[in-house]
Amino acid sequence: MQKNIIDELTWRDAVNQQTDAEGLRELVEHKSISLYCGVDPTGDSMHIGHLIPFMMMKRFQLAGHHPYIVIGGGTGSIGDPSGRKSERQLQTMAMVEHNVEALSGQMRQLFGADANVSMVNNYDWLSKISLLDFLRDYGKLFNINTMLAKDVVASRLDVGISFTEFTYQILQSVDFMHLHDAHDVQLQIGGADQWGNITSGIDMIHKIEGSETEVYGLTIPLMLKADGTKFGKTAGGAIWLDPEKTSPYEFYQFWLNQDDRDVVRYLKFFTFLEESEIDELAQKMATAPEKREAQRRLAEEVTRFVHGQHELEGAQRITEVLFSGDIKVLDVNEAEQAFQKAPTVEITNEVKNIVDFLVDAKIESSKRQAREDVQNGAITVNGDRIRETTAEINPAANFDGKFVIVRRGKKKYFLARVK
Ligand code: 629
Repeated sequence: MQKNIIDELTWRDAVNQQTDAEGLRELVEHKSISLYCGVDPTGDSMHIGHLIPFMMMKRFQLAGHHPYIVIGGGTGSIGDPSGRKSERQLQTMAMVEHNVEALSGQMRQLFGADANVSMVNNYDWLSKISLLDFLRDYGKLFNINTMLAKDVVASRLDVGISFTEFTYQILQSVDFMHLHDAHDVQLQIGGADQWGNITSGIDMIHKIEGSETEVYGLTIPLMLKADGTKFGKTAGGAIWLDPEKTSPYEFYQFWLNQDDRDVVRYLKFFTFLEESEIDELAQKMATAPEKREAQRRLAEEVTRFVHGQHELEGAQRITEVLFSGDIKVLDVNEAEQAFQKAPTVEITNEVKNIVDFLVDAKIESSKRQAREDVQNGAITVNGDRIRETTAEINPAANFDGKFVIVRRGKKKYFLARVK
């Protein structure tokens, strides 16, 4: 075993609260432990906020420990009130199942088929507990006064909270105990919002199995941005791991565009680069920020981790091409990503004269304007500059006949999609 994993998380500034810092440090020093982190299937994709604790799980794995990933098919059918201002709408069980499948697939991609990591669904044990057993075995150990005092519940008392969501912390506690009993799991990690749920579990285990039982909790700080806005959210919404929701190019660009003031913290959280390498990048950031080398490396590392080398190279090619204007080297999938945000116009698959083509597609407002722009060399079609007003445009010629990419002037791109 290498460096103590807690020291590793500490230099990465990845530790918020711990139930017993000394105890945990000692526990992981000489022995390989099992630990867990859960995710509820409230949607069909994770976003980069989820990446934080699961990358930490991966760090434990790399340090020789055994991560258990809990997919919350049971808890997800109830809904965690943590960090929410109002009651959740219940999902149908079919929806929960669908999301369990989607998230399990994403986890498999992040963690691989390594024998050193396990994935379990808490529906498997939570659904087997009868109502009477639940109340007798667990409910009795939870003091309503203590439950009411937890942040999560206290902050909801004004607007109200249902009995269903109120009991969520008991379910997560049962999970911890189940994993402790079945797989000797001794540590639960999560974002700062999970502190209440994690400590409930530890208290419950201590009540049932004795206060010497060695179980620990560790939370990771909420990721903040220097400009005070919310991390991971852009004007277009969340940054998803699903490439259908956030294309690998968009994902890459998100990291590339991070503020100088944030990039070093993000390198520590979102990459597996070592301290010396990150120090070097921090140095470069300080002396030559205009080169954005730290951002480039960050974008490279995270995109490779989430989407793989092939998609990373596609994203890099698109980035380069949008800068040079040479879009011919893009394949149909890359072009689609590159121009996803460009204004889309509709065209037919007919071969047309360039002037008619531009006017029919509403890229130009009149034939006179279209002719002028063509003659001035302001129009390129699929990367070729068109100078003759007699030129013919054949939509079937490129990109599998799906679309034509038109550029007007230096930067204005249009995606002309064949109906
Ligand atoms: C059963 C369910 C467990 C343990 C945990 C859980 C899920 C937990 C939760 N987590 C968030 C989620 O699912 O709601 N009750 O979206 C989310 N998590 C990752 C981080 C988090 C947290 O998946 O812990 O803090 C986000 O960074 O909000 O036995």
